[in-house]
Amino acid sequence: MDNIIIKDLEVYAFHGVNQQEKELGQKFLISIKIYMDLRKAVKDDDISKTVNYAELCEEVESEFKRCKYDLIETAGEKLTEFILLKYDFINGVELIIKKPWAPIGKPVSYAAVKFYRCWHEAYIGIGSNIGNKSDNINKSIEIVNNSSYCKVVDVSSYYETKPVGYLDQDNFVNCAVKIKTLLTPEELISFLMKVEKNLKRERNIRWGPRTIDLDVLLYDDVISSSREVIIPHPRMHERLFVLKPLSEIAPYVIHPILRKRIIELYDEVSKKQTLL
Ligand code: PH2
Ligand code: MG
Ligand code: MG
Repeated sequence: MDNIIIKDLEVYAFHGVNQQEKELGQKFLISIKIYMDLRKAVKDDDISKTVNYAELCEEVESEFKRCKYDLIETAGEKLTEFILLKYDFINGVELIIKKPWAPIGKPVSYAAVKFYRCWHEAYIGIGSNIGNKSDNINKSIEIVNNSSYCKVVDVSSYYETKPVGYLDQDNFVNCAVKIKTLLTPEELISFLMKVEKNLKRERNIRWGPRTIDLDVLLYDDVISSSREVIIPHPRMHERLFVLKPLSEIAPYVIHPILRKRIIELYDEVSKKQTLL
């Protein structure tokens, strides 16, 4: 991946734990490494297809001075997010904040923090079987897309499906969406649980009726098995109501444990199951 690099941009700001730092301020040195594909800008020799580094320095300076934080950790993380959200075509940002005048009482060149943050790709399986099912799904997608840390990239068709697991309930509507996100898997799962609550999801019967269910199916190539975060979704490869919509938007994506493409998993399961 290509980079645009700024080294040691000097900014006078007021971050610090000590009262003196908050009042008098001090010098910070900000280094930025942008990760992006520069080929499009090069092909057309066009400034609008890249990050104008003069504008970047201007924006970074004013954003860094806008608030006062105790920690350079906080100031740095906020700045990293600011850059990623401001330029939505970049893939990742590495950022170093140095504090050369840090009140340490020892001879050091500087104290510093370093961050790397990038967009991640995830697939969410969505289901609803209470109320206006398609409307519930539309609303959930809208809420996800309106959050700053998630952007909906693709949405499959909606399918009517018979209930699987607990049978004495209404048919579902299911779909799958592709998102890009700055959230970690843990953060994404807890954000989706908030969206479910927001749409009046109640948890009574396992696999029972719900206004909305938002499951993380895949997150990059992550394989995780903590109690709170199980990715890939442990039952996605057995369920036609997941694989049918998913194969529409991610046919060639590879399941990181089974090492098979989604379209292959779909072909296998569709021989044994029907949606309705
Ligand atoms: N979700 C379940 C259990 N059963 N059946 C269908 N057809 N669609 C679902 O989304 C679904 C289900 C648990 O999440
Ligand atoms: Mg589910
Ligand atoms: Mg769920």
